[in-house]
Amino acid sequence: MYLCIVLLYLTLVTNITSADCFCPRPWTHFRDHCYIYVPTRANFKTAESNCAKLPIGIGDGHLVSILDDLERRFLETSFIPATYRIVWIGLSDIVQEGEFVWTDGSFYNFTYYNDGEPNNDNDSEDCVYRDLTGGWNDHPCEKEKPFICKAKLWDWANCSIKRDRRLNEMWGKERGDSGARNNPA
Ligand SMILES: [Ca+2]
Ligand SMILES: [Ca+2]
Repeated sequence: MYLCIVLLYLTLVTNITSADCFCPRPWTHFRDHCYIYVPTRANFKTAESNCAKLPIGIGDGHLVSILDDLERRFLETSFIPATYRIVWIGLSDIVQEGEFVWTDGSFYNFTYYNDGEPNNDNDSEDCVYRDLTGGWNDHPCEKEKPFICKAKLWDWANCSIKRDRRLNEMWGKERGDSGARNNPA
């Protein structure tokens, strides 16, 4: 019986993935991260620091990194509000001109720049935003724009309620309890 319970537990835990989890409202879930659009305009540095303050119950937030075309299309099709199409993303070459890095430390490989960008116009453009066309453009960091934050979804922090409920149901069945409850709803 004990072995059976252990195997049951391991199976249950193994089967719980980020797909079982959720982002706290009003964050939006995509793969293993949560996203939020912030309409309040801010310069790049303030936007980045605000992203770090926003998350509740999830990992540290940063300005959004866009690491492949699937993530880019997620933002385009289901996330970026139609009326606010200009947003800071978490890409800059502040530290070293021409060496772009994501503020969340992600590997910089995928890009979606407009033609001719990044051009470091007037030698004063170190921060990247998504423009009206959907393409990326470097721009002066002190400009104020809406922005999108992205934060790592920590499974156990957000799955614990569902996990505990499912475990209780399983333990109830093991004990011979039918687990049936009248639904008050
Ligand atoms: Ca630059
Ligand atoms: Ca530019």
